[in-house]
Amino acid sequence: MKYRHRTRRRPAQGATFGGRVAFAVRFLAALFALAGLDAVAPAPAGAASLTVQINDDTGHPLPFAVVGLMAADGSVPRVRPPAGLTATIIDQRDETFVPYVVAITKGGSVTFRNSDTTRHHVYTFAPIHPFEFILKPGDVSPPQVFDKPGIAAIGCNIHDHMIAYVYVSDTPLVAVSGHDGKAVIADVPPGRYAVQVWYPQLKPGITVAPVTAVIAAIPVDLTVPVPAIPFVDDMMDGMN
Ligand SMILES: [Cu+2]
Repeated sequence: MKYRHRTRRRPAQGATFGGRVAFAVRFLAALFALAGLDAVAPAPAGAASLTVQINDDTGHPLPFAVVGLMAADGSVPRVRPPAGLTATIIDQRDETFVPYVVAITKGGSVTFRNSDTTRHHVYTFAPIHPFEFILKPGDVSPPQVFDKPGIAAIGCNIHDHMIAYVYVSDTPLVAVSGHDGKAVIADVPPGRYAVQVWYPQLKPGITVAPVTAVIAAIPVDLTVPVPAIPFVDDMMDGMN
């Protein structure tokens, strides 16, 4: 699959809004289909990993989607987050932020590194943690600690095409889908959860409220169809 974030097209606002509606409807339809699992799937004895397959509505796997599990009653699961969710790195390579989307838990940090031979800038206007600084070649930033949940779009003022997203999660049960569209959430205790899905292409202007619903048992593969939306070239318009 060709990565959509390389596509340089701007969708019409109306089309984007329509896509969001389709997302909600189709997501809920998929969950009604899952209801049967509730009755037949035995509760596993211990924690297991949950794989959520994220596809767009053309059936292609969607990378860079953030999948989070909240308890079905809306509370935050009391699980210790793995180390990768409390401290992570975003590199700058070939005038690209790598990775494009990271998920961390509230209170976690992101460190930025410049592996290019040119200068980069790093900034966000996100209310949850605004900052900006310059990174010379080889520089590593101090860890940026995100104490509030939310989404921060990260940019570089020197290279406008550079963009990344930091998803700061309330729940420690969170993962980002890979190139195969699979988000694997490790060590999920048995129980009922609300599945929240977010990805950058769903965001025409501001943060989109995640769609939530309940799944019944783990382990389970959940296919969540989402609409294929051409990626926005100038995504800094969408920054808070
Ligand atoms: Cu740059």
